[in-house]
Amino acid sequence: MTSKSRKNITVKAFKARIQHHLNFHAVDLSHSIDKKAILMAVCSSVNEIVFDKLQSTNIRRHERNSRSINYLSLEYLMGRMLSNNLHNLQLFKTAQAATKELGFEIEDIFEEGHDLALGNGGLGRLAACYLDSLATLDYNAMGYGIHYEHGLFEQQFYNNRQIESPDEWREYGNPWEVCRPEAEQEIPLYGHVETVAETDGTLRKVWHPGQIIKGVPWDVPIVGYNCETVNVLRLWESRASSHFDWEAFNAGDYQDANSAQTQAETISKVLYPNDSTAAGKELRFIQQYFFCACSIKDIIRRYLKHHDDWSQFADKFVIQLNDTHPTIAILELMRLLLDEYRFSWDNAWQMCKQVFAYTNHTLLPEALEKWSVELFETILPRHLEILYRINEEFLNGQVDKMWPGDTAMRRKLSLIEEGQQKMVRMAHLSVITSFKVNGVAEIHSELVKQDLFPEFHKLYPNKLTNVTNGITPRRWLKACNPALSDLISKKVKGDWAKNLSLLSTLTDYAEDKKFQQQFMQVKRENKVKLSEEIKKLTGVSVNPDAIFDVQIKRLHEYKRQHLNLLHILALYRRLLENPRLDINPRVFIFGAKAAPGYYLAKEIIYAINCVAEKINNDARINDKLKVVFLPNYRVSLAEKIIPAADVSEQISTAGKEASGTGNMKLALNGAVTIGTLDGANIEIAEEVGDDNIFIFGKTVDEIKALNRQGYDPVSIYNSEPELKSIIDWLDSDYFTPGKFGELSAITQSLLNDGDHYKVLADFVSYSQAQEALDKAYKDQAGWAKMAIMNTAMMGKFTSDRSIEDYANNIWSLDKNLPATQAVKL
Ligand code: CR6
Repeated sequence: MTSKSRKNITVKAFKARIQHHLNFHAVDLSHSIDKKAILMAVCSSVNEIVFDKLQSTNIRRHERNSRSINYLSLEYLMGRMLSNNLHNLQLFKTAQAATKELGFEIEDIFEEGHDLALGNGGLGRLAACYLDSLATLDYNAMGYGIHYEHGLFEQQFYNNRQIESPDEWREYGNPWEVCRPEAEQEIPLYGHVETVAETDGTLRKVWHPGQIIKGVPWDVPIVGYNCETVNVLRLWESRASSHFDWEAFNAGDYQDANSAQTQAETISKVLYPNDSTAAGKELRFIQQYFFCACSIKDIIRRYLKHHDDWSQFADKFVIQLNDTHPTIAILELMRLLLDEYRFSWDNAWQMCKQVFAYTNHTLLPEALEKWSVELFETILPRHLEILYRINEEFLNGQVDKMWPGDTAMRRKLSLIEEGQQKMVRMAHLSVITSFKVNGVAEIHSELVKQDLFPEFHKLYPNKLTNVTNGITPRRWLKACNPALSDLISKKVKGDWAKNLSLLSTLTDYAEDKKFQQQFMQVKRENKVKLSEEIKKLTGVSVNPDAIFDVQIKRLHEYKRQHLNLLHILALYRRLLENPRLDINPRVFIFGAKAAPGYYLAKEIIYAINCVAEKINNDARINDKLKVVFLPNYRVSLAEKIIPAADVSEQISTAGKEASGTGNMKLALNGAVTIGTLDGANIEIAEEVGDDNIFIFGKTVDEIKALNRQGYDPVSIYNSEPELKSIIDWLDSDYFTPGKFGELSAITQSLLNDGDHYKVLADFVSYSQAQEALDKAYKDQAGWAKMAIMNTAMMGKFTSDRSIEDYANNIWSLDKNLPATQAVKL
């Protein structure tokens, strides 16, 4: 189908397609149609168009032979796909009308869809936004990842505590994927390396693996917005290479007959639920290698399909490492070039240095991955040899040249960390190999240069750079906030979802009374909708006229949900002391999953839930304060919360949040940020202006100074009476009647364990900023202006801009090249 005929697709024709697919799925049409059945039929109808476009994109790509970007990421937090695909195909209204004629509201159909939750938090969602932009901008891009059987766990609360259960996203199949057995790969593991002499006397290494695993690719089409492009996200599933041991089976050993298969399938079974902490488990290491090896082999396969020598490989392929998780890809490419394709060492190394680039997403030491040499020895013995040689050449070459005879420096920069257990530093390998290394916000990239890798910055002065993160305005405004989108479209000329800077025209209306009213009316309607959802999910009634104050992100001490909690307790106390206190009613809304093994994060969830229970049932405060913790925070829930937010809590300890992306989504939807000078908050403040954001707390330099001087949280506790009384309150049994000390893990961490994240140091400043915010909200016109300015000035944070930065400054991608002759094999 051509784009012309697609644009003309009528409601009638679309409805006929849905009916055809209902028939095809053998749905019993004599009874009322089930919502799940209609969802599948709508998805199949959309897929007809999507796969058609995918074919023509592939043909176009083949003709142009353009350079491709290959994004390697262990996480993709895609969320639901249907609504987004309909928007991107400009089919939303058609589908809405067609399903209506069949007796369904399209929003109800969306609700039947499962989130693709193959990621933990920001890093995984960033990868999803980047895929959307790459397709929208028509770049030749391929995403590679793992086809986890279970994505991020589902969260429920039981007695106020987090309970996890497995995510079953594919229990009944996933309409948005297609298996590609023709691109299957075989992946070796374990075994030993043999040195064999060639006839000419040269020595060659041969790896004799102990096990071979099969990698089966599943392709998820990525639909560009309002364009012809459909790219692919290729996700690898692990299987046993020889399916079933008939001999064992015939001998009556049923369990053994299946065991190889079970073991192999374990690799892609489950996503590790840690955000910004290294898992350090053998299975995680195998997951990383499995997906890197499948992807590198697939990249080579794609290249060799169209080329008969290697001369253009580095021109045609660039590989982006999303954090250090895919670093083993470097060693795998080296291994294949050396052992399979017989490159010389120098040529193989030159090639690797030209194709890889690496994004760093954190400075937190606990997230910087290290794998034991022992693990390498057992699982990837050949890779370890290669790694040793890279290290040797690096230390004896570049390091010795810059710092001659400096053994301390050699030890510091080595790929191997010495100690009781020798460890491989994956970030060092990524930095020395990659031609570019980027941080994800300006301040973060500066800290990468100054604090994390100062020596590497000295060695390679042009390597370290910045690409500030971004978000796709298609999902995060157009699709999730239709009322605001319609209002914007009335004022802004042109396709703002494709060119987000156009929103800046809204600044002309920031003080226009009528527009302010319309803008705030949309916000109110969104708040009414969210109130209904809150009631449904928690049973708590909230007032849509209250300030909706939102903190949604992974639960982590550095993100300081407990600072928010302390402030809530302060408000509660003030209200109890003075029931007539003149503050705006406020609803504090939390959404967060804690890693199942992160004790304190789970304790913070528990504490917030206990405090919420008490406050929400306390008639004395007259509904001026409500606290709700929405269970099972995920992309599809974020899409409901964000359009209804008045306040965006971005309160990490300065220097700890590399960028943040929720901050951008909330501001884009007209929420005003209260935040520290951390990550992308700084750039948001630059865009919206100091009058339209509430900044508080210590700066990165002040935090550093505090650490140098010696930080003493107890003295702050002793000198701030309100803070002291709140902390003591939390330590009593007020929120957990009859159970003293039930919440003391938090107070312990703040007072006895050194308050690592400087919660007490920032409390007073935070509380003052909150007061200023409360005051500002009383001036409704002033608040409306601030909210509008936030939406208007978010142009910079579209992921299209991030992708253009990568494309121009790192990947050197060619765009819309005239068709050249296809390169023959
Ligand atoms: N946890 C950063 O902490 C950043 C994203 C995407 C994070 C966060 O500030 O916005 O990456 N880091 O760049 C890691 O996952 C290691 C994150 O999501």
